[in-house]
This record gives sequence, structure tokens and C-alpha cells, in this order.
Amino acid sequence: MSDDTKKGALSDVERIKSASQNLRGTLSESLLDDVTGAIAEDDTQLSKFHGIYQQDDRDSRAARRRQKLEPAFSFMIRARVPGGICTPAQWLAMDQLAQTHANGTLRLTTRQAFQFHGVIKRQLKETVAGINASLLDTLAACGDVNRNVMASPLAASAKVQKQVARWAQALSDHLTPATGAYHEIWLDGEKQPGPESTTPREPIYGDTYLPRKFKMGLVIPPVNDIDIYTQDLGFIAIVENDKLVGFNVSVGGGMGMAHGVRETYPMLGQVIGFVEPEALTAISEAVVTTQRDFGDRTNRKHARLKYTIDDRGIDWFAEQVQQRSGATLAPARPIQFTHRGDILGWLQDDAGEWHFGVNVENGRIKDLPEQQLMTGLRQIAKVHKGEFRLTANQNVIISGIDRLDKAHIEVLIDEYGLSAGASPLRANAMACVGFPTCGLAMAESERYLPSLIDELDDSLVSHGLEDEPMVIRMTGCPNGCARPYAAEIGLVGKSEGRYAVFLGGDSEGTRLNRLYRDNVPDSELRGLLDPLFAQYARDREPEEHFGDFLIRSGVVAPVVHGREIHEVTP
Ligand code: SRM
Ligand code: SF4
Repeated sequence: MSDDTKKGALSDVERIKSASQNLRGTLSESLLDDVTGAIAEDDTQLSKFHGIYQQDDRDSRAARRRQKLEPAFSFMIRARVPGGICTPAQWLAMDQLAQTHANGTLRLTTRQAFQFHGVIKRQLKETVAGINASLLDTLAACGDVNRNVMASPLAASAKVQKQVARWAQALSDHLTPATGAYHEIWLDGEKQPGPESTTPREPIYGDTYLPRKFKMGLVIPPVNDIDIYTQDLGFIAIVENDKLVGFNVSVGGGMGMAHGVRETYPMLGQVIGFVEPEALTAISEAVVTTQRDFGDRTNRKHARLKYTIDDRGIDWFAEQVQQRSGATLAPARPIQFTHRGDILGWLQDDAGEWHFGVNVENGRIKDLPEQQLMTGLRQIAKVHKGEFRLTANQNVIISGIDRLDKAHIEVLIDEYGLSAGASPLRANAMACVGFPTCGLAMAESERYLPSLIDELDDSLVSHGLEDEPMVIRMTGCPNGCARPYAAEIGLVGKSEGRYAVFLGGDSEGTRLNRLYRDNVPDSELRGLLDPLFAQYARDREPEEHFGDFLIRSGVVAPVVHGREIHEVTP
């Protein structure tokens, strides 16, 4: 452990991890306590490592307090899906669990995973066991470990996409915690040897795991469809003559910050070099263990890898990674990203396979009168023989559709409204969950963005900009779960009905945006953006994107270092 880490008092979560016997804590006892719908306080931290968050219904919180009732506790469960790829049988299993054990909806997350909301305590074990029975899991979906490994769900070369997907699975497996706690608690597995055993129980993480969450992804240029520079560790595929020859390595991206607190800031990853595929496992382990040993364990607001690198320098970090991995970082290869976003609708890849991208507004799978996403995807899963690929933009691609099933699936797509068109603004929009389940939400997000898009679409039409794809993202608080600081328009909740407006990111996800106006009432958001749309329509150069225009015209000054994001352009 580093000298710096030893100086301050360890954060309380460090105490909890350390005393937990590799993530066991008193979780088993908490599950048996039927006096409360909650679990013990320390266990609420440990349950995250098992993919489980304790929440309460924030819509009914005040009323229940007045009635002297305990909050309406329920749990969010996150299932990992490395690379976002699952089988139709897994899709059906998730759908079934959502109906029988959760609130009847499924949430596709911004990291290509599934979330269930509203699971009550006595259903927790069965739900986790059900997820496991489908051969997905929830271990390490949250907590101070490597989370769901992301990967581009589609690429110009189907062969490269499949190779990259295999790497996502392999890296995910390699960095999955080794503790037997998960099997013991949720699957009634046999107890592993106790603390007296000499076998290391967590060979990569150690007994106190990482100082903070850790995120990794693999992307295939030219589409930056997983926002590679927002990952703690990003691998950028280098394809030469149709062959995957290696990866550029990007480190230290992250979004989370607190409003107006200069010591907290988002960062985009920095590329430290190129490695051949054979080195990937060693490099990822070296990045993780460097962060394990040098990340700040005294202050969780300063514990992400981006701060470790910012404090110690990128050269120092690259040296650590080389020493620990034994791999040499060669000069990074040239790459170019052209855009983000998913291909929606039909696409035939270079291997002749058919895919259909379904737009899922804010990732929420449920039936609406005009679009029955839940039923439609269920019916498709019953006949489909390929894959479902969850995207980082909260959409789903029905992938590898068998030639013989295409006509049938096409009928189902139409019958359930799955091809419903969305405006370019809506198709590129993302909102985090926010109210009523997220305990950290300060303002509405998923429930509000659709109606704001209606208003902004009106405004865009009035300026002849309705075909302009702009990247707009909303979050209910500054933690950044929909990666708003990498958007052309980022709207970040401050308090009920008020948002901080960030502008000037680019369409490729290679530039952070900057605070433009603070604390804007929701009723004034359209009025604030409309004159900028007008100016853009009037003065833009051919092919110029909105974010680039705002920078070129001086409306927003570019952010050179993440901490400048808090400063409004004079
Ligand atoms: Fe997130 C916490 C939802 C992607 C940054 N995030 C939370 C919690 C668990 C709230 C909590 O701690 O009590 C939210 C649960 C809400 C709910 O009711 O479901 C939550 N985060 C989500 C999801 C579901 C948003 C979505 O609409 O899809 C995403 C789940 C991803 C997954 O499958 O693993 C989600 N969160 C992200 C991302 C985007 C990404 O990873 O690409 C970020 C920004 C990137 C980053 O990590 O820097 C993100 N979430 C955070 C943070 C701030 C971390 C920080 O460094 O400051 C928190 C708060 C925390 O960790 O203390 C947080
Ligand atoms: Fe909750 Fe904030 Fe994340 Fe939205 S950004 S899900 S409000 S933690």
C-alpha cells in the first residue's frame, strides 16, 4: 500500500470491507431478519459487490415518514452481461424474473447490463439464483471491483466484433472476485476455507478489494459506441488488413463529480500506448493492481483511478503498468472516431448476418400502448436463435438473425411497434434512472427527458435542424451515470425541477463539455437552448456538429483539464 494511503484515516467502507471476510459480512443473517424490509447498514455496502442495492420508493418517502412507517424498501439488482451479449434463453429468463420478482420492467443500463427494480427482501435470493440459473450473474456488477466489461456490439467486420466480444468475456472472467461468499449466500454453495486458510482468497484484489469502483471497455473504431474515454481502462481495437492486431490502451477516464466542488471533476482517458492482444490480460491486471495499491482509500470522493493518475502523473502510471505486466507499451497507433450512437433498424454485416437495432427510450423495457417492447422482445426471443446485444446507449440489437427466421421476426417487429422511428435527437438521447428508485437523485431524469425532447424537437424543427443528430444526455445528479459530461448537451439535476446545463462536448466523445448555465428551471430549458439552435442553424459550417460549433463560435470555451468544467465561459 502507498505511503499516502497510510497517512489519513481509512474511509468507513474500508473498515466494512476489511471486516467482511471477503464480502460475507452479516448478509445471510440480514436476509433472514423479517422484522424489517431492509438489511443491516454495513451489509448495504457489501451487497453492492453482489450486484444488489438497497433502495426505497422516493415518491412515497415523505408520506410514509408522516405515517411513521419505515421507508418502502426494495432492492435493485444488476446482472452483468459482458460485452452486452446474451442469448434468447437468457433474455426470456430476465423477462420472467422481471414479471415475477421485480416491478414488471427491465432496465438496460448505460453499461450494457440488466437491472431489476423493486425486488423485495424475501425475493432477493430467488432472484439472484434465477439470474444464475440462466448463466448470467450479479457478482461484481457493483462495488469496489471491476464492473461489467463493455464492448462495441457491432462493427464493420463481424469477425473483429466477435473477437473483441470474446476478449470482453475473458477479461471479465479474469477480474471476477474469487470469493466464495457469492455462492454461499445466494446459491447455498459450500463454505470455502475460513480466514485461517493460507490460500489467498482474492489473488488480484486482496482482502479490501479496490479503493473504488473500476470500469473497463473495448471499442472498435471508427464508432465510439461505448464512450471509451470515459472508462477507467479502455482498449481501442486496432484493425489492419481486416485483422485485429492489438489495442491502444486508454486509462483514467471517469465522469463522477459533485456540483461546484472543484476537487471533483470528470476526466477523459489518456492513451498510454499500444499492445498486442496477448498482453491484454496482464495489462488489465496491472492497471487494476496499480490502482489497488495507490488509489486513495481515505477519501471516496478522490478514490477513482482518474485522481490517482492526475496526482502521480501519466508517465509514472505507464511505468507501473509496464513493470507489473512485463509488457512493453509501444507507441499508440493512429485511430479516428467518427461518431457515437447505435445503428437502429436493419443492418446486414460483412458476413451476411442480419441485425435489427431497437430504440429503447432510456433503456426501459416495458409495454406502452404504441410500443410493446416487453411483449414484442419476448415473442422474438421465443423464435430467435442468435443473440441479443445490449448497447451502451441503452438500446438492444437483435443480432445474428437466422435467414429462415427473418420474415417471422420482421412481422413481430412490426406487430409490436419495435421499429417505431425516433427523431435523431431522441435516438441519441440517454437519461439515467433517477427518481423514484435512485437514492442519490436530486431531480427527475428518465421520467422527464422524453417530454423535454418533445419540446426540443419542436424547437429544432422550427430552425430546420430536425435531421441533426445531437448527443443529449440527462442525469438526476452530478454522478454522471448517463455520461453527461461527454455529451454535446448535458443536463444534470441540481434540485427538483432544476438543472445545470453543460455544453460543448463533441459528437465523437473525445471532448468534455463545460458548465454553461447553472440551476436552470426545467420550464426554461427550451428557452435557453432555442437561441443557440438558431445561431447554429444560421452560422454553422457544412457538416459542423452542434458541440463543435459552440466551441468554434466561442459560446463555450474548450475544457483542457476536467476541473475547468465547473467554470462558466466568461
Ligand atoms: Fe451509476 C451510483 C445507476 C452507470 C457513475 N448509479 C449509481 C446508483 C447505484 C446510485 C447509488 O449509488 O445509490 C444508481 C442506481 C439507480 C437506480 O435506481 O437504478 C446508478 N449507473 C446507474 C445506471 C443504471 C444508469 C442507467 O441509467 O443506466 C448505470 C448502470 C451501469 C452498469 O450496468 O454497471 C450507471 N454510473 C454509471 C456511469 C456510466 C458508465 O459507467 O459508463 C457512471 C459514470 C462513469 C464513472 O463511473 O465515472 C456512473 N454511479 C456513478 C457514480 C459516481 C462515481 C464517481 O466516481 O463519483 C455513482 C455514485 C457513487 O459511486 O458514489 C453512481
Ligand atoms: Fe442516480 Fe445520479 Fe446516477 Fe442518475 S446520475 S442514476 S440520479 S446516481
